[in-house]
Amino acid sequence: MKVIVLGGDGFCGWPTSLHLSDLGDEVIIVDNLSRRFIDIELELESLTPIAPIGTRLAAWKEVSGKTIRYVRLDLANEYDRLLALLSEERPDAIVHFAEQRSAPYSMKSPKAKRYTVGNNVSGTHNLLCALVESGVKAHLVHLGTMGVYGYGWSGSAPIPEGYLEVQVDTPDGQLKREILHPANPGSVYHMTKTLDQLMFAFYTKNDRIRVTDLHQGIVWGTQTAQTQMDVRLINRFDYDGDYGTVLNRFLVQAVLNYPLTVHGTGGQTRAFIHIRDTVRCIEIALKTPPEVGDKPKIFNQVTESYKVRDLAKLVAETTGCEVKNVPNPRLEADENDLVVENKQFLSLGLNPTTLSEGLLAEVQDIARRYSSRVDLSKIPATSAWRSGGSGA
Ligand code: NAD
Ligand code: USQ
Repeated sequence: MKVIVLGGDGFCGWPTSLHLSDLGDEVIIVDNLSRRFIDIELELESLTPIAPIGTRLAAWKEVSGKTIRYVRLDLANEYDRLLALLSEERPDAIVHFAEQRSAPYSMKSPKAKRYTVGNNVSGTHNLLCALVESGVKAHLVHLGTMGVYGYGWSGSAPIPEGYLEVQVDTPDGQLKREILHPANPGSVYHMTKTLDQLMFAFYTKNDRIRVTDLHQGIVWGTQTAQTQMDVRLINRFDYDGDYGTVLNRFLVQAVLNYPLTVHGTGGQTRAFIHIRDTVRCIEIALKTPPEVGDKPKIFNQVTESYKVRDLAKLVAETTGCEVKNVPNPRLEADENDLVVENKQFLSLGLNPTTLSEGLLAEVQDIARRYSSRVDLSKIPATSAWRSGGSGA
């Protein structure tokens, strides 16, 4: 299969590109390297020393004998080049990771809010529009987020995989319908993912594009079978207050004896998935496309749910570090339940890596090996949801 991986230089996109190439797919990475430029803007570096894209690709060729091509292209601002690329390459599938993915970054300033909306919404719309204009029938697999559902309103009822059965009382009796699950974004970033969903619903209906939308939870871990084959293939690991996600942050903080930064009470329940399972889920999604004319196929791409304070406790018990409750810079419920339906991937053969088995190895291996690269001043999360400070 010929697959274009949009955002293939990023944390999820890079290991996915290697995984697909390893399986024998012809992979073309498209990325404008904006994530690397945001590192420069924020004066950050990945915990792991990530190699330039050219070095990464040369190393993969050396190690595996396989070629991954790379095109530097801005999905949101270079429509004509995107159209030419699709028309020329005519891929069988496209995996779309190419969005600004940090919620705190998206709330940092009016400039960051506008950049996130412009980049994510225009990028996704350009892609859909170019698929229609080029006549390319590729299956589009998009990385969405669990955050489109919001947290807490369904109590202990499981969050279904994308669609909700509703009954409405009418003068003639009851009307039953299946609707897209109501959207309830908690940040400008999450809002862009809810807008992506509407665009997919429209373009599948109007233009019969085949779309799979993966509502992914928080990804943790770093390495996959392929990224650990050579140090030049190492994956990105963000630990800072904007891009670092909670579990990877806790793992680095533990190694440094930096008290684990639990926001508020830590009663926020979130869904998680290991990066090794992310790449496997993409493989499964690519192998099971929807039919032409189907509505978007939605999977909840998660394997476990945890409360933030329980994660902190688990890491503290494993490593002996302290936990500190800090004021929450976000506007979010202090306590919520979260039960997520994820039967589709399990029934298609996903065999999840659980936190209890992967955790210790991850702390010892990556976080300890690269701890000298940490800039402690970048650990506090300072991006506030409302001007003037804590949103909690
Ligand atoms: P990332 O920032 O590491 O990677 C995104 C890549 O896309 C970067 O390499 C960036 O340079 C590129 N990109 C962004 N805008 C682009 C544009 N306009 N044109 C071309 N390239 C562009 O993020 P990630 O963690 O790998 O996330 C990938 C996707 O998965 C995102 O859409 C994100 O919303 C989703 N997701 C991530 C997580 C997570 O925990 N990391 C969880 C759920 C969903
Ligand atoms: N949190 C802490 N302490 C920290 C960092 C975070 O308590 O040091 C809390 C946050 O307040 C939040 C929770 O942990 O309640 C999760 O935060 P996060 O930064 O790990 O994850 P989030 O902002 O939700 O975003 C990440 C990815 C995003 C993806 C999303 C999946 O950056 O791209 O869409 O996870 S989900 O959360 O399921 O929507």
